[in-house]
Amino acid sequence: MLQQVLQTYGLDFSTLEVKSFGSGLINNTWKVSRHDNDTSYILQRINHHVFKSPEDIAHNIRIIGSYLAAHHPDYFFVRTLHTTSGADIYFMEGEGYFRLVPFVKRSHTVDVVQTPQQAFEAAKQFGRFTHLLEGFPVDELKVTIPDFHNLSLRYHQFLQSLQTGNATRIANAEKEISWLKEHDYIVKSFDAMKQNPGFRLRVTHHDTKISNVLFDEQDKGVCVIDLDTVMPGYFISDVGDMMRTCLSPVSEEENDFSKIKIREEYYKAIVQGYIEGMENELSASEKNAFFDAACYLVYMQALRFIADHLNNDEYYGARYEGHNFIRGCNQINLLKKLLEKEDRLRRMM
Ligand code: GN1
Ligand code: MG
Repeated sequence: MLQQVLQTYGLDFSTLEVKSFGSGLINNTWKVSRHDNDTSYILQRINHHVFKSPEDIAHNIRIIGSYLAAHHPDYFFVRTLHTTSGADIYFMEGEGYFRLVPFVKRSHTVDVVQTPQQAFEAAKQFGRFTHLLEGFPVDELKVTIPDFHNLSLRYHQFLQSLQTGNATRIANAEKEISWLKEHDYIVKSFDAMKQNPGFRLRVTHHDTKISNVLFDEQDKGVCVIDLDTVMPGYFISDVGDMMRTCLSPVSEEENDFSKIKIREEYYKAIVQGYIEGMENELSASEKNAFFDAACYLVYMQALRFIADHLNNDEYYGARYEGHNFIRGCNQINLLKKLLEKEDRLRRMM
């Protein structure tokens, strides 16, 4: 299969080494390297059960790329490579949709954030990306996953899973389900945020884990990558998911919840980096909502993991029995620790 895909891009499979790459839950990713020189590529298969119209992703990347080239030619934008017949997305019957991008030389990604400085750089890149697209016509973007970060809908889907999900799992998750229900005021706060004219719809990334930022050899941020979920959105999505994935020294996969902690220096780095990247574009209401952003996204991910567990892991899949339950409990614990620090963090601006 991969041989045929790579041929479509004019690459000779016999000269290539192909290795599985990264740790995303949705798409498949490979690093493709040439033996004969130091050129490498990143090949991805887009999960079209999740992204119902992969062509829309290609459309978004195309129009964003053109806009940045015209208005911010200095921005380093990773362009999608074309097949020999000139397409920027390739559909293979029975196998799905593929995309190829160059692996940028002298750049690297970071899987697990190691220093507040890296978190600062990453937050700055996500802020800068949105800022540079300030004049971009947001409505021209296709919505690649409708309601992706709509917390009310995620809550509704969670309630739905209590009606139609696996009865044994529902009974065994009683404690966690009650905790999530008791915290539904977070949904109300999110709905109020959307009604508040101080919060603007902008071009946001919606998948701001640190591995979606390219760094240079001096560990300075270069640009953001993986634009599948770039859509009209609120800044809380990008800041919130950065906090969700950077504040704790352990990831959503950790099952020893005592290791989950909120590192204040990372919180501060994300706030400062994002504000610097946005160059004062945030309104006063938005600047006051950094803590809320973290709560929205951690709560949303807890709902999504627990609902998926109750729905027999149909979305995320599971590598072991109860995998999504552990992930969901991990996020509940992260939210608890976050809420304990609310006063301190809100003051940290
Ligand atoms: C998925 O595939 P990945 O890891 O980039 C998910 C995110 C979740 C994340 C949790 C399209 O992202 O929203 O936050 O898993 N992406 C989609 O690990 O659902
Ligand atoms: Mg992704």
